[in-house]
Amino acid sequence: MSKRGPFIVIEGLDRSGKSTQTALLLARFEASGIPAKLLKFPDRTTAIGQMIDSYLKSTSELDDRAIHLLFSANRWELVSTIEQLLAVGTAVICDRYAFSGIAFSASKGISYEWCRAPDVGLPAPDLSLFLDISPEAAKTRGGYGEERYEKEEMQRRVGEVFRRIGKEIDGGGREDGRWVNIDAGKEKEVVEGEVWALVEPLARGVEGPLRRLWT
Ligand code: Z5A
Ligand code: MG
Repeated sequence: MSKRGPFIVIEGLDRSGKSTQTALLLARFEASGIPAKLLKFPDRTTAIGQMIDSYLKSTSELDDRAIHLLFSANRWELVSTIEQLLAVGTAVICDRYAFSGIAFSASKGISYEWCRAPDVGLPAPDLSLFLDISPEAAKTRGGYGEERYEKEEMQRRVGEVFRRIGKEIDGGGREDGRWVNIDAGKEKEVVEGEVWALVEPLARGVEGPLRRLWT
């Protein structure tokens, strides 16, 4: 049976280097001659993504649950793209995914279970890498920006929810793939090396069907 492409997610706190590391990872795949595609959530290019963009920039207001469902819908609208890429052997790298959705909305006080429900059944990553950084260290990387959630107290709560998600995935068997914490306070090149060491064993393909999150 031919292998499918690996599904790799990079999650992390603000300024932890997700966009930097997903771009470096894509370059590694390309340099190795392995087809790969980088996706980013939220995908602000779709109609739903544009609603999310104006919410994040605070040019529109939305109920907390409504925006949560839009973030989830923004992932569901990309599911067939993800499945098709993986099926033809292309690696899919995601800059944020469902775990960000739960972490940010649960940090506003919505229950964890409610936040998780709309993402149940999404394609499960084979590997989720969590870039961990203290809010103090993150601040030295240019400080928090202008968008809605870029406040220190919010980031601390978000970190706690991410850690809960990681523990559940680690203890939850193979369905939800593997979750690995990475110290993102190190230099870019060091983090990149650690990321590649974890991804490389999967890079040339994965046996077995794509799993579904939390099923
Ligand atoms: N959100 C949500 O609520 N629900 C959802 O379902 C989803 C998301 C998917 C927008 O996300 C917001 O949406 C986000 C979560 C929420 N809200 N917040 N906060 P976004 O992904 O568009 O946000 P972003 O601004 O692109 O990402 P980021 O977290 O702020 O940054 P990053 O991608 O992790 O870091 P970076 O851009 O790669 O690096 C930041 C800077 O640090 C940059 O100057 C780098 O050159 C530098 N850097 C990177 N790595 C290093 C190292 N190792 N050392 C030193 N300096 C470094
Ligand atoms: Mg980013």
